[in-house]
Amino acid sequence: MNKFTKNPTVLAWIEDMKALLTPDNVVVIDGSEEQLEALRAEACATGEMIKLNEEKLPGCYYHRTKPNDVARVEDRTFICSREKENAGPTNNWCDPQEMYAKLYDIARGTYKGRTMYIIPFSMGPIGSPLAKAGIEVTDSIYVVLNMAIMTRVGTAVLDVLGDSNDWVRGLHAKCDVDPEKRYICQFPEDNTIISVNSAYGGNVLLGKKCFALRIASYQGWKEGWMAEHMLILGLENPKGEVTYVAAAFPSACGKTNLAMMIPPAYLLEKGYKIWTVGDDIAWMRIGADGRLYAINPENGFFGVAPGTNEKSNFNALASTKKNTIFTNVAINNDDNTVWWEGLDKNPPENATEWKGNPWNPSMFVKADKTTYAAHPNSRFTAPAVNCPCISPEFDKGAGVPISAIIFGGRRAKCTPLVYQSKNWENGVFVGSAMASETTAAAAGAVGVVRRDPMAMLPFCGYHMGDYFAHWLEMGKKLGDKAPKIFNVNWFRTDDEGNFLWPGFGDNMRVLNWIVDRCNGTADAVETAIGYVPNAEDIDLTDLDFDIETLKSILAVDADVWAKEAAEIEEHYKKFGDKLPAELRAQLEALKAAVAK
Ligand code: OXD
Ligand code: MN
Repeated sequence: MNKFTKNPTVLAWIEDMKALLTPDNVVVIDGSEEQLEALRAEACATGEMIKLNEEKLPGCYYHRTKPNDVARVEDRTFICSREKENAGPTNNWCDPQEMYAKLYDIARGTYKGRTMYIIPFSMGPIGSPLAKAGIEVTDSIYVVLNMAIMTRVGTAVLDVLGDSNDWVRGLHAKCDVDPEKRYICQFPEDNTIISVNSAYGGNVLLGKKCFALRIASYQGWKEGWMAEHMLILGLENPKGEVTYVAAAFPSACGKTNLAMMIPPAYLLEKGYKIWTVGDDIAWMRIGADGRLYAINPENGFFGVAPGTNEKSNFNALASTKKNTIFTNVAINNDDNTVWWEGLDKNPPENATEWKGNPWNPSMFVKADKTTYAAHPNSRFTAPAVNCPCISPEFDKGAGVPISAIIFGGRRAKCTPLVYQSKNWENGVFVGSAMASETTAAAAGAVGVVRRDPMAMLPFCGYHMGDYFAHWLEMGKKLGDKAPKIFNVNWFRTDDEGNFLWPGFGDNMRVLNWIVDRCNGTADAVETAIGYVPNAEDIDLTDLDFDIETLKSILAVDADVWAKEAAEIEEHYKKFGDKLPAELRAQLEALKAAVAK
């Protein structure tokens, strides 16, 4: 290994890692296509990856993880702040010294006979004032190749870093992929992440949830900016003006679909268009003009494959057609391509399922997920530049000015299709009480309300009470330049449980109202929870949807909201003294407004 940087903090840490892990070889990822191509060839030679049909899926590869290693493991994810109090009631905590000792014991010597790959990476365009650097060491080529899609990798990152100590250390060691010894640990005060005994994306692509959310949310708190679990999109109107919004949803609410949505034909013809800036994470800072600017710190999409098809998300599917890594989907052996449940209605007759066994459609039993060809959490890792609607601003370091922040969840009865919060403080209250009902897709009871403040429950790297206070503080700094805060709910049902709103592209009709509110050109009715549109202000042209049904899903029922307020009060108890007084006051105001 040549000296690849003069940065003393980087060199010292690498020496520590070498001493701990004892690799046979060390390779620095320089960012060149040549080096990545050689690694792809090596991974195919060892069977770690399979090259897919070059004509149909050029530059695409396939990988399987162990069946015990297919998802993020929240129960084995820790925030190791020095004080337990600082991890707060919503995170697992362990004393950092104790955890370092335990993890070093697990990782010690495990790179023996293997290669240590050193990946310098940037979250955000290299050199952007909103970007941050990290270095991940790993013993997995799969991790290197995924990181090379999901982030900007290479020694150029170190040139920009110079001698600074402001970079995140990431250690990944595959070890034996033993679930009993699997840990995903963040040490926010040390800018350090350690992940052992997993090889599944969300646990080992350390730039994503570990850095860009858990560590970065802590950094944002300390440094006065925000790291949020939000998509970023630009909505272009027929005049060519683009309004940017950021939106947070718990899982299974269609976040990726919204980020890449195609408007209905009627609006497309008029000249409306959606531009995708990001599908999962937003880093936001106050710019020189006092507005909030967002970048997507990632460079690719790590999307859930099942259910992705031409209709549900044309742009996501198009993004996977080249230079993509597929993990735990099924292989169609007839043409060496991929397949997953919900891709199309033609499951391959001669397939290999995600665990590596022969599979054909007669083996499929809908109620039994173990018979599926693709794992329900199988993924594609696709370069963002592949996306047909990627925003021209995506790769620019300045970020995009955010006019609206949208929260959302899956609520059958309670929350209206859309409403605007009364002001920033009230909007923070809305985000802090965010909730979604469990679906049949997840294990456990259906219809149980799970509170997931700002969709950050598994991703906030510090005490959530402090996190709410930070949001309130940002609002004070932004003043009248603050984005307007909205809440949407695409999932209102009738008494038989049928969805009432068509969703997908028709959500554009709701986004248009949101943008018009930001521009001061749409009306609203003030209710106990905020501003709700007049049914006439949602454009239903060309949609077979009657206005009475629209009125019913815009309705705010005082009894339902009185019950909701009681549940929020219960939810707030966990935050104890750290719950900001402003949010308590917001809750009291809601209770008073819905009391009979
Ligand atoms: C994701 C998640 O994979 O939020 O993006 O779980
Ligand atoms: Mn996510």
